[in-house]
Amino acid sequence: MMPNDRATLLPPAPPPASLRHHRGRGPHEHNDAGFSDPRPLPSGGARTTSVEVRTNLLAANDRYAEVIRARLREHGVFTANLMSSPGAGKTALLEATLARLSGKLRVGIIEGDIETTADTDRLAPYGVPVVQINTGPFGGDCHLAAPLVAGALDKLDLGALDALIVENVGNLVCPAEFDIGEDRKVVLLSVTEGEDKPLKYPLMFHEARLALVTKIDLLPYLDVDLDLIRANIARINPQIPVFPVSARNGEGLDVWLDWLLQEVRTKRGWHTDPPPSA
Ligand SMILES: Nc1nc2c(ncn2[C@@H]2O[C@H](COP(=O)(O)OP(=O)(O)OP(=O)(O)O)[C@@H](O)[C@H]2O)c(=O)[nH]1
Ligand SMILES: [Mg+2]
Repeated sequence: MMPNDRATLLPPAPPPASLRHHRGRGPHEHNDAGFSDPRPLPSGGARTTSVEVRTNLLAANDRYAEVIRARLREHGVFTANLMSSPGAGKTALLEATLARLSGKLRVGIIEGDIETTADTDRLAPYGVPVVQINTGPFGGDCHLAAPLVAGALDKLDLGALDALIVENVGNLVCPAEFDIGEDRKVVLLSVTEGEDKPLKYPLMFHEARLALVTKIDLLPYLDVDLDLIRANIARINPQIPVFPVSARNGEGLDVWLDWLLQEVRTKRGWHTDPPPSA
């Protein structure tokens, strides 16, 4: 067991309302792919109507998420939801992960992007099932919503998987708002983004059960304090483990892979390593 694993099992306190974005009353509008109502709101009382629509949309999302969770539980598939700013290194981490897990774990991937299949194309050489979701045709949402993920699950043979990793749309705010039925939310923060990001974008770090500080091979070239990044993450969520990693030179990846394997073991009820057939 990793020293910090126990912390990942503890449910945190619900986030303060001030951390909420889509669930609050902010002006930022989304289409919420899969269940949006693109019609213009009626004039007069628009704010009240908007809040009601949003509340209903989020409730609908949560219902889909529960259905997803039940399907994943039925098949014993551990699911991680990778979230970060654009370019923090989610796909690079997946490439490094799949390269190391080959033959050890049966992994499926759901790729979320507004446009392009570029990330799916990058993962093709690893020979694992990958389903691409593009939110562009549904209004270009900056996050994956549960209805789209439910549709992607239909394209995967869940009985043939031990783990599912979802790469969410690159965004440090919105994806954290949407339950997609995952077991664990994992936030990635690259060392080039600055130490203050956990404090400026707290919801993501509050919701996550693991934080990966990525691209640490770049630390010698940057004026960045890794201890301060750790401390700022801890200010938002003292319970989550923080693993510094580099997909480029492999540093720290064993710790991430051990965490992943332990989560899969727990979900599948394995008491030792994966069965030889895996
Ligand atoms: N030096 C270094 N570069 C990295 C590392 N991980 C990713 N990169 C580079 O960072 C850039 C973005 O990486 P991606 O893996 O595409 O990032 P992403 O989070 O998947 O991006 P989106 O899917 O667009 O949100 C690429 O040029 C990668 O080569 C790393 O560990 N070290
Ligand atoms: Mg990517």
